[in-house]
Amino acid sequence: MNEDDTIGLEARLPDQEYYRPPPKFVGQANGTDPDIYERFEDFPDGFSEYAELLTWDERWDETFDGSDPPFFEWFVGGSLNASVNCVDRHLEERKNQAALIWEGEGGEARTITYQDLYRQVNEMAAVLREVGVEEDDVVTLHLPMVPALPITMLACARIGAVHSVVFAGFSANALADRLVDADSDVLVSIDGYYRRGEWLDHKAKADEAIDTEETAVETALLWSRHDDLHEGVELTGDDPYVLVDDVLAEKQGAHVEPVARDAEDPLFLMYTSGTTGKPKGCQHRTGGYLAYAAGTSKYVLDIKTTDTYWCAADIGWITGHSYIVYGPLALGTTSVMYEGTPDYPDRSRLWEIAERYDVDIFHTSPTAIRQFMKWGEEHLAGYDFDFRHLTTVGEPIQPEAWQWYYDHVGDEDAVIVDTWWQTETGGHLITNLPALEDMKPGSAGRPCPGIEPALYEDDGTEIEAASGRAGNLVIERPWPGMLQTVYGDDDRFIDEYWRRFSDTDSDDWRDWVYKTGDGAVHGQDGYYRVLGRLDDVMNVSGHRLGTMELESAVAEVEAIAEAAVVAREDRERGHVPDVYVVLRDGVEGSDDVRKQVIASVEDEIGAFARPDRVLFVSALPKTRSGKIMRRVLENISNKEDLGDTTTLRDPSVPDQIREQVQTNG
Ligand code: 6R9
Repeated sequence: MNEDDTIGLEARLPDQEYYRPPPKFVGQANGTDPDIYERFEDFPDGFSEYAELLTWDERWDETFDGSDPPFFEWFVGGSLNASVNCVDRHLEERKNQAALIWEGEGGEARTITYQDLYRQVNEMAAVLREVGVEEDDVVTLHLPMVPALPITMLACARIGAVHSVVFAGFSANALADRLVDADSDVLVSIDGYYRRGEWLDHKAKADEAIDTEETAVETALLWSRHDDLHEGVELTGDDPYVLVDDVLAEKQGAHVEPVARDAEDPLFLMYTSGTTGKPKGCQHRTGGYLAYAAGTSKYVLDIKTTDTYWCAADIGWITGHSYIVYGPLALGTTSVMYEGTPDYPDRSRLWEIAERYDVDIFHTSPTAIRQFMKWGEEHLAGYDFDFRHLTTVGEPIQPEAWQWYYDHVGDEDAVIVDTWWQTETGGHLITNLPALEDMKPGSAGRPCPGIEPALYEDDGTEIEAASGRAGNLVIERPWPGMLQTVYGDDDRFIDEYWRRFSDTDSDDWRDWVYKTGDGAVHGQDGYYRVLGRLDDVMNVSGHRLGTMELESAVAEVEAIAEAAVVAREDRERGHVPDVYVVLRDGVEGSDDVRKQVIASVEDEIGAFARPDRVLFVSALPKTRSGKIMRRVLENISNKEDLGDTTTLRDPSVPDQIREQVQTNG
């Protein structure tokens, strides 16, 4: 028995904090050379290793330009096209290999080879051109998990249009806000899709968004879920709709010359929740983003061309952008995409798919894992899947959930890779390279190559490294995957991410420090454990939601005078929103008002943001200057000590609330 095996056995003993990667994983991994960390310490040139993974029209002259912080530039002078990198360049070697394997909710399946993808991306690019989309236009995509989504994204990239994908679960209002903010006059939607066997009329949301006064949609391209007739879709002629299938029929076999994009030209916008009511459009560049997505897909996700890789996230969030579409396809692998939910038609659905396609690498969230745990391991029994690599993303993972994932999904024989990153960061920032570091349940691990995190006190002093003390997680050095700016709002970009911990008067990039908004601990072993958000952003089942967004949705309800939303810890969903409501004089708290609050959140944001509890109280805890102290409410929701309440205007309010919550919660 060699040494690795012994440690492998020990790893299964209880109380063992670290788990070694299985030797058979290490033996085949992409990243086995520990020098990678040192190579990337050569800042900024280390990062050119990721850029070398791509095919460039024009090679870059300078890896990094930090002369105008925080507006950093990467691979300056280079040009490339993302669709060429994800599609065209693979044709020679693997045109008949599946690029995407799509599994519909009802069991229909479609294999799209690289050759098919090439054809469909070109034809869709021709459609976009036909309806007048030009380079740099922002095209808004409101599409569920169907092949039309990645095809349209890559078609936009081909002609140099900037896509802005809005998660299909977002409501018409949320879609309208994003259309307006991005000045986007082209919308791509679909007639409908399936959720738990039910047909959802998705076009209805597009109709409503288009009818919203502030939007200015000139063209709405409508895909068909069935690749045939748009049954039931009636177009009036004076609406902005164009049926994609009609135009596609004229574009069969089209070739659209890919547009060479400057490395710094934007590739896409991805809206995310921040600390104000208005979501921000994180703008990602073409060269740096794609290089970073490809590099981390190679070394963190260990993707090879021969793999079948499955990330069970939704392309409507950043995880799907970087790790279903851009990273995996840039590396020329086979990426599985699934339309439905894990429990339809039954709770074995995912494992049945994993067996059928012989998936090697599987990627999901702690929320999903907690759900699988609750359903029980019997749903996995009898399915013959064999993963070598399992990823989690989106929230801190509890050690019990980690262990369950390791034991039951990984069969104690796969690596578990806990990846910490954000919409803004474009790709993983803190996570172990799986063949090089031991796993530690609950800790994301070490920084990725070239990434320099640190922990700061609230006053901005740096906490000593590896001290085990919690602090504000910041990143002290730029990286290629980072957002360029907040679309159309450079000031907000500075305010949200930089002002707090940077010397904003300095023109030396070293004085600029990126604020993540998360709290973390840096252990003696050098591993980071991310604790969660420190700002007014909450993480509900892995979906990021702003407190202010939720509160403004609640405030739409007539009966409500004032509301505050806080996150309550939930075993299954991570956190859930609790809504504290003060009613207008003369209004009684009732189930009807509760329903109105929930309906308003669904209407303004989407059903996935639905609050868990609506609690009627007579007053909210406020400071003397009138600011709502959400922390006090959060402590009440989580049944914790109230903490310091000396700044409250009326110190009796928390006790009143406690009592009211007990009687009406
Ligand atoms: C990729 C993504 C970002 C926020 C982030 C943090 C939380 C993500 C995590 C994690 C602990 C992990 N988060 N991954 N917390 N451990 N492995 O999720 O992007 O939707 O923008 O959310 O999610 O709080 O700040 P996004």
